[in-house]
Amino acid sequence: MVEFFADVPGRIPFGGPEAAADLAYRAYDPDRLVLGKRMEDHLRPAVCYWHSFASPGMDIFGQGTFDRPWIDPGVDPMGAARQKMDAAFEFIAKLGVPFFCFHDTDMAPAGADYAETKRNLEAMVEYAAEHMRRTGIRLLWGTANLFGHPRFAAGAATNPDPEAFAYAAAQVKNAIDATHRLGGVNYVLWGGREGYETLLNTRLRREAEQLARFLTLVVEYKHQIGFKGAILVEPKPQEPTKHQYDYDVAAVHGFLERYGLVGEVFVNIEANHATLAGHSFHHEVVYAIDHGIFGSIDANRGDPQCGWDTDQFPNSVEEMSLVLFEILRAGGFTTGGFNFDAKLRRQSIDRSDLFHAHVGGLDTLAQSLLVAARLIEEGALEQARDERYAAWSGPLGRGIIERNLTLADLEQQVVAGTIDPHPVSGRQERLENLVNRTLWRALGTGH
Ligand code: XLS
Ligand code: CA
Ligand code: CA
Repeated sequence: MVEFFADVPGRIPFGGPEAAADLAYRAYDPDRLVLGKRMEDHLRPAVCYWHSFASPGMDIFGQGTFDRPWIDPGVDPMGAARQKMDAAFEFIAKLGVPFFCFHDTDMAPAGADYAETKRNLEAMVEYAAEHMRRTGIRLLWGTANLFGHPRFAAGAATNPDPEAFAYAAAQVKNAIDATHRLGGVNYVLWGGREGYETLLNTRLRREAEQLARFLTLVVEYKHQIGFKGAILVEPKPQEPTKHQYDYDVAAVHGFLERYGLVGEVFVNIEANHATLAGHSFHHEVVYAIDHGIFGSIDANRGDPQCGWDTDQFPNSVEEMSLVLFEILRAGGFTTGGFNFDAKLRRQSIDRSDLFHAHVGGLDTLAQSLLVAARLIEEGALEQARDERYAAWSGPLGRGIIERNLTLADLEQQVVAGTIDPHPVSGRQERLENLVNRTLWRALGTGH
């Protein structure tokens, strides 16, 4: 087999914080036990197929810049797809990451008609199965690309034309079959075109009904074929459409409640989508956990000055530590993991840049895990939250929540003078200092 990443001779080693080599992990040590569990099992990292292997590095103003021989337009489409897959598995194995994720269209080229496209995907799925058996790499999730082709310009499930809905349904059925065949532990739906460009031509309520119908069909099919993975919806507020219905975790949660899908559908939260929605990544994760719909993470970051989805590799331990703290507090991932839905900058043209990007991202996750574990062990944040809400366990708090007290009862107590609330400090700055101290200690820059 051709070696595509010959500059990186073998698996990236763990070299510790003082490692001399550029391409060595400083914090990511898969077997290291953190709170009694292997680092790899906490993080469940995944490489994504689309940004890393299917993109030539174009942007809306310019063509591809990357050195990716497997995308050469001169190679026959199925031959190119096999080369791309060889490159992908070589890369993931050398990186030493346990999972990958894909869209149907990343893996297999479109054929002359639907039947040929389906055969292409089936053949590539069998080819992937061989690579997975050989390397031990597993599938975190599969998904269908329902946003690239012109037939989906006006949406897939929310298209005004039921034939577009039906085509999307066929494509998703196939992508779930592929995910199931490869032992995937989740299936993702990202509604990039499920939204509108203008309200002038849009019936909001009708499109919501269509979207709910689609999701229900997906859940029914999952059970019909015995797919045990989780179905995940990925929120994003806009881009490519002006407004996307799965705007943020709260919007998705409301939608799932309204259509009876809570317990069947969870969320895949992307850091950059959280910031586009005007939230912190931390907020989106806490919202999902607290409402029982947390599934998985697309790890990346945006750019503070750009208002679009720059999908850069995560590099902030400060931001990621709090996210990991919440995940650990909630008991960790079940089916989810950290998928690097991140792409190189257009000028990072060397094949080895892909390694630098992922190694940095993994070290950021690993370092954040160590900080989060310390925050858990120290217990101060948990204690501060417990203390802040402690009175809700008393007779008044329980009476209110357990519905024994009416508005009139409460007024009576206020009139009688037994209720006289006294504000207490939220201690925000003290807690911020506490987090910083833990961060600095874990990073070895303070005591
Ligand atoms: C695009 C999304 C997409 C999904 C998978 O912004 O992040 O890549 O993760 O379709
Ligand atoms: Ca994503
Ligand atoms: Ca994105």
